Amino acid sequence: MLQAWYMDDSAEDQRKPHKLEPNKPVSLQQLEPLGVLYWKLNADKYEDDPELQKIRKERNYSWMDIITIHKDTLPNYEEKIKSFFEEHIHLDEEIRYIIDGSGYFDVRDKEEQWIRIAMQKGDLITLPAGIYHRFTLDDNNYTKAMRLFVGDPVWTPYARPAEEFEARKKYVQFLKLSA
Ligand code: KMT
Ligand code: NI
Repeated sequence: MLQAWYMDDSAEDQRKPHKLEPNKPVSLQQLEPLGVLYWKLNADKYEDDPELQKIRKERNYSWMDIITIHKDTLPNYEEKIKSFFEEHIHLDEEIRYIIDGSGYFDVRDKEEQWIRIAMQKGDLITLPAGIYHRFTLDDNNYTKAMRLFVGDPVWTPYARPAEEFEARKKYVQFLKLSA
């Protein structure tokens, strides 16, 4: 099961869980109205997985690559780690499938509170265009993820505030209408 929770606002190491005391868990049912979708797959067969192929086909995730986030493998590691953790939006969906290791995606809820989503091997998530979010490694310092995209990838992050973008406006409208 996917684990998610509301974050504390301490400034300690971003790689720590940052759970509240007592913990305030967040369910998939709470993530859905934010437009965050989730699937659990068998990451041991990511190279030939009918379940993954079905999702890719249905959602037009035609493009993919694999990124390994580790200090020895990722060029400009420190810089990238820093930019992943700066609150931002994209103009398209951000789709990530964790095939090894782990990490955290943080997303803002409707009241602008941070929800931390613990991503582990086999977790596939999509964040909608226009949602404020960020990513960090956890204490394990290693993630191998498939990046999927609808068409040719554009990874440009727009730091908060990014209210002027059409994708953001559409997302804000979506939030107003969702349960
Ligand atoms: C992103 O755009 O934040 C990332 O690619 C994070 C690493 S993928 C788990
Ligand atoms: Ni992003």
